[in-house]
Amino acid sequence: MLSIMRNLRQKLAKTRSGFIGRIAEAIRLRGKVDEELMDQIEEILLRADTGVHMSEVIIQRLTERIRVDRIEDAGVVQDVLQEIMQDILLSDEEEDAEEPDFFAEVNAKPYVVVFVGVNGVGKTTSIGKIAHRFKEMGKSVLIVAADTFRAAAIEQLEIWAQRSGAAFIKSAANADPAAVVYDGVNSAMARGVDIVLIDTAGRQHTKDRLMQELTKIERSIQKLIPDAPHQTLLVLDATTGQNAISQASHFDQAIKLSGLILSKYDGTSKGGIIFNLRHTLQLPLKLIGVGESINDLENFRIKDFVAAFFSKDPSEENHEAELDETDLE
Ligand SMILES: Nc1nc2c(ncn2[C@@H]2O[C@H](COP(=O)(O)OP(=O)(O)O)[C@@H](O)[C@H]2O)c(=O)[nH]1
Ligand SMILES: [Mg+2]
Repeated sequence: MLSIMRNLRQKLAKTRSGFIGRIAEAIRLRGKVDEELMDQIEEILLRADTGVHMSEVIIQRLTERIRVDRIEDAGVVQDVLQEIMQDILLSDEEEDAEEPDFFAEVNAKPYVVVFVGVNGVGKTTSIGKIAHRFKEMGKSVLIVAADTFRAAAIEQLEIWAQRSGAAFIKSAANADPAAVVYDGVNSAMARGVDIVLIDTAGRQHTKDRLMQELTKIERSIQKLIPDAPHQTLLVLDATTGQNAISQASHFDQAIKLSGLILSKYDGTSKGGIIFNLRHTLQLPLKLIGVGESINDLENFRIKDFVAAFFSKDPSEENHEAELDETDLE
């Protein structure tokens, strides 16, 4: 557990320094608690894509705490900010709830997951990482290449299938995606496959066509399994900020989404997007991508995440490294 935390901490190092690190720096340089400091923090929140509304909420709560607790020590401000941000991310039910685990949610066989999102957001990469995780759990996985718009997309997905040891179903480029999906799900049922991961195209000639295509894909799955897909996940790229939010509402109109994957959360200065998503969309953030390698995907667990995000003291990390070793004994 501790090593997962440390790992996440390292992966988030750049995101942290571009966001929380800037706030810490502003607090240190200002050295006192005043309106100017609040303005600076608000500006950093806005630049990190926290969104106008969320940034205001955070600053209001911070100002209130400073007033009520009579906080004069700038050093305390960051701790209070951490508490406020965690409160915002955690709804009351989640406060005591068990930590969510996407990989433990599987409750059907085959368990069918559709991935949607615009080009380049990280759909194919996320599928590869997820296939790998399920394979490690001993599940059989079939990846279906329904992004038939570009031959290169099919090849790239096939490489991820090989890497993760998943089975793979494809068709010729430009074949009907809904037909490929039908064949894929059909063969998964015949072969007793546990998990089916379906990649879709992020682009079509027009937006309407893309949306029609997604509807068709959904229908061809339901011909075989009426209550599938069991998950329809929208992949969003953390580095695109506000744009990610508008993509989400477009896709949400075309196909019923069950959750989000936020990719590229490593190395973005737009870390505030998490708060913005939380406020704007009614969809749970299930997984975050934190790099390009096969293991760079984590369940989004708010407490772990906030702790990893706010860790500021390198000596604390050393301390935890020691704890890790004792853990192993
Ligand atoms: N740093 C980083 N890069 C990522 C992550 N996920 C995907 N990428 C990169 O983003 C690019 C587009 O990913 P791809 O999976 O092809 O996107 P798709 O078009 O939606 O299928 C590739 O270069 C990936 O290596 C991530 O979590 N972190
Ligand atoms: Mg792709």
